[in-house]
Amino acid sequence: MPQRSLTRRRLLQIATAAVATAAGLAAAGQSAPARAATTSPAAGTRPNFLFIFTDDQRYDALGCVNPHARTPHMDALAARGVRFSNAFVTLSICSPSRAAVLTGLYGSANGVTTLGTRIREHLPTFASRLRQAGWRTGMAGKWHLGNTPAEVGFDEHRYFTSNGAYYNRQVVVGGKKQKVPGFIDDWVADQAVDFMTRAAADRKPFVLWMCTQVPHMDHTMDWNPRKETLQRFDQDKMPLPATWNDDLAGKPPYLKTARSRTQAATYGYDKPEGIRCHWHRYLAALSEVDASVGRALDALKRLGLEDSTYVLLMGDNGWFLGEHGFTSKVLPYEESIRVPMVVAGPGIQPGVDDHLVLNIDLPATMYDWAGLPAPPMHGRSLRPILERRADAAWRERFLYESPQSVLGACPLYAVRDGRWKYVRTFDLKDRDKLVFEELYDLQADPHETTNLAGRPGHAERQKAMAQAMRSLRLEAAGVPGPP
Ligand SMILES: [Ca+2]
Repeated sequence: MPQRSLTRRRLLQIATAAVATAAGLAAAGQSAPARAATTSPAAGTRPNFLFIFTDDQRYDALGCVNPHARTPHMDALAARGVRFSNAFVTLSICSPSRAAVLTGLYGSANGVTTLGTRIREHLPTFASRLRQAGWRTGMAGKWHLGNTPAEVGFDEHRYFTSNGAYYNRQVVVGGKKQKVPGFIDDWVADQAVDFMTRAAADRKPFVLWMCTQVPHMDHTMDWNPRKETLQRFDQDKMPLPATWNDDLAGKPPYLKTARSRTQAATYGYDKPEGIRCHWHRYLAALSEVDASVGRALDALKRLGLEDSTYVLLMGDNGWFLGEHGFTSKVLPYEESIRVPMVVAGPGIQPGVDDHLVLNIDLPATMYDWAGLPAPPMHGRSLRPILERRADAAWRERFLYESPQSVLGACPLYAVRDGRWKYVRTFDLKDRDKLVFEELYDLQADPHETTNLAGRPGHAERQKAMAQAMRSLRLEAAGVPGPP
């Protein structure tokens, strides 16, 4: 490992330890290594990367963790890789999460904290960095940034922009617009298979970013699975969240009339049937995108690339399906900020890991496997965890940030560790004006129903979390300097 990375990692450890000591925070629980250390590809080889980025797939939208979901292909990937059970995004909405995984940086540093804006000029991305080092770089599927795919380093890009129809979608191939008659994520899978087939024939290492449309709603603000797919699920047996009729006591008052609630009202979330209807349609649509993902994974195997390719799968953000009476995302509660994440590939022993990992960790992980020095980033390589290194020090808490109003949410920040979550909400129009604080004990109160901020016995914890937030905000606001 390059000395530079070691030095930077050590500095981060020291900084994290200092913050923890000063704040008087107890260390979060970390999982014990499940298996012995494993081997990775031989030094000098250049692995491929297939990075599957699904849209609005919440953490429990996987068959292997949720008996209502049917995702056999993603489950098979999880069975041959490591599934991270505590994976989160730094800002729960499409464009910011895309910029975060491309750069390994918080939105405050990479410039993307709302929809459709541009990554700051000259920041390296995993595409530009791997391209520079000789990888063939491709993206297929949903694009949702102000920059073009070419501008951030993709050699090949076949894409559609933002959200839209599941069928007859307009796409851009070779700079030309055309309509795709079939299911859009089948088209995405076709492009992924074509890219990997050509890369395999050329014996050139590649990174492919496969970005699906589904399970995001379509342009009509509904899911649009096929009738026969819907028939495979029983709406009456769909789950009803424990907090579906939350009165929002203890939460910022504006939430009662915020978009996540008003939009939910139009969906009929004041009644269990309205919520169950959406679970039904969401999980049916999810099963269709799973089949598309399966086509790409089958091609990887058929092409003989499984032993030389790391597969990374994650959702770009979570999604409320009736929790607290909400729909949508951005807000800092678990169903919004938590995502599925699976990493599989050569030498990775299967298992489930509960470290606090983030979307910004994926580029650092790819650079580590590629043997490339990493540019300054907030994210960290997952490799020590994946290789079950006993000395793998890891973050004990992380910052969630939404520094400007997005989808009707006020500017807000949260710090979450293995047990506690602390949230600060700011004025809708004055992002420096603190208007509300929340503190949740996720161990005793996993549904985040009881705000402990200001309650007797929690003043020290609240103060310590606020102090940690100040430090983490300073880190997130800038690109880390050279070591
Ligand atoms: Ca999304």
